[in-house]
Amino acid sequence: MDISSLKSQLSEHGQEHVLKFWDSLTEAQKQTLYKELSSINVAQVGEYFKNAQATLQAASEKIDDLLEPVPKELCGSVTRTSVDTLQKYETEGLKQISNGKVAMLLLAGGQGTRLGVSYPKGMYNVGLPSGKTLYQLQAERILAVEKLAEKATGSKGVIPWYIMTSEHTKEPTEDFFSKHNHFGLKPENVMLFEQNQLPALTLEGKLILTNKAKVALSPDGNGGLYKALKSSNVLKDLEHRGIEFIHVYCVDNILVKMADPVFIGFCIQKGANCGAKVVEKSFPTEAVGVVCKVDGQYQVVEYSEITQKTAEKRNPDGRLTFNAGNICNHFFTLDFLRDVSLNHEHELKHHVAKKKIPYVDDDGTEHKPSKPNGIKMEKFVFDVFQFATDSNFAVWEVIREDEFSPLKNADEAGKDTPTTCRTALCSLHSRYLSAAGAKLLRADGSPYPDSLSQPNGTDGTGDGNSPNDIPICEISPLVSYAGEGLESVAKDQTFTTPVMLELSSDGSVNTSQPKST
Ligand code: UD2
Repeated sequence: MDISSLKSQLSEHGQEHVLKFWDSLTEAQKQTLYKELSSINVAQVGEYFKNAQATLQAASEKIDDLLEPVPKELCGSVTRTSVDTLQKYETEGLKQISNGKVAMLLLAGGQGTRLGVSYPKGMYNVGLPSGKTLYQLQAERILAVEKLAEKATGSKGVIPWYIMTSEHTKEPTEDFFSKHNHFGLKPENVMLFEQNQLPALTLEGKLILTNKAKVALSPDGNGGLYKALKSSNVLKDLEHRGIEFIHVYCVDNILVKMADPVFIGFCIQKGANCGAKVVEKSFPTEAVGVVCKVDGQYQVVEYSEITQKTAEKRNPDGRLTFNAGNICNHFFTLDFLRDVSLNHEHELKHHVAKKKIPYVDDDGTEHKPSKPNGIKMEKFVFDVFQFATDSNFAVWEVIREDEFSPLKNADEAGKDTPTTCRTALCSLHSRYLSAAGAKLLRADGSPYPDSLSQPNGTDGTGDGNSPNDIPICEISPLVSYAGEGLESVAKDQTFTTPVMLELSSDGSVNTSQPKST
């Protein structure tokens, strides 16, 4: 440990206060703090702080005049595309999967503070009949779409799965996958890598000690991806495997379509190297970012960055003008990711949020503040949209009830909770069964209302039906990826709920509580 050199570096940038308890620390604490401080580039953090101040200032200015919707010719929608064209997109996507050209990349470095669990969100079980966690559902959907691609083309391709973790999530995620035999995937095709961390700062730009021997550090945002792709050799691995297309997504959407062949096929046929999957924003004040153009560049704009008047603007057909709700589900070509990571990562600005950051005072007493006392700086994954152009950007709109139900909060919050996720999945799966010709009955033998077969609720709970009245129905991804191939088990059958369709070891479909008509 060269403590005098570290001390002089810190002093040069006005950060020497983080060593104020040094003499009272144990040898082990000294080692840890030394390692932590040595990993921080204090000069660079000073620069980031200057930029952060400008960002905070700009945040209060509205950007309405600079806003334009994404041009129509770059957009596609699952509801406004013919069945033939949808099939063409799907065929293209499945072909690329079979050829081994598609990879999945999961952003899983978040701390899941809102959900309030101490382990990674992907390990969460929302209470489905199978008890499957988000990670298991995602792994099985990879297996399912690989199988679909093989069936369509005759050749089997592998979809490697890259998982970005952070200091907090890496070890438990690794252990979880090992313990569960990678849910049937080959371990060499599941690659975990770690994103970087950045220190939190006081409102005056000083590093914060959370206790006498620990600096407040947190992951550098899901846009930390672009730095990590380079530093952890993921780019090289993608190249080595011959991957051309990468589907990036966030961990918490229980309905996520892994390596969605339709989305991938759409982006490829549009000639896009950067694409976003969106859902139609339901109402002007809904707290989702919208994909749009700002001052000629593609971007995701938060509701708070525009006035209510702009958020309420509607097209002649009555739809909101800025309606492309971001669901953190992106398509990139490897060429685009490589260019951004190697040449533009430093141009991505940090987003700044005021936060309550636990700290230790001069007397060594630890505090949990009740008001924001500092800032955290994060890069966002979608900020690379600015490097796309009219000729290579694409936006694909999907049906919310079919594809988007995120797990953000504990049940008390009422929105984006384990209950809403469970309900959204059961509702979708019961619609799959109905579409395949099955009839669902309540445990007392009474039928469910017809409205349950329509995906027209806005919160995944069906058409005004209470979550308690949604059939408890779960179809394993190993049985069906997105509702296909169910006729042989469902047509003219009656199922009393709860019902669960699983794949048996002999390849047949095992249905719990089925009742033939
Ligand atoms: C994200 C999107 C938002 C919307 C919403 C839909 C971003 C920045 N915002 O908002 O526009 O689409 O999702 O659900 O994408 N993560 C990391 N490292 C970090 C921080 C987060 O990997 O340092 C991961 C996190 O584990 C999660 C994803 O990024 O899988 C999104 O993070 P979040 O849940 O904090 O983002 P949220 O809900 O604010």
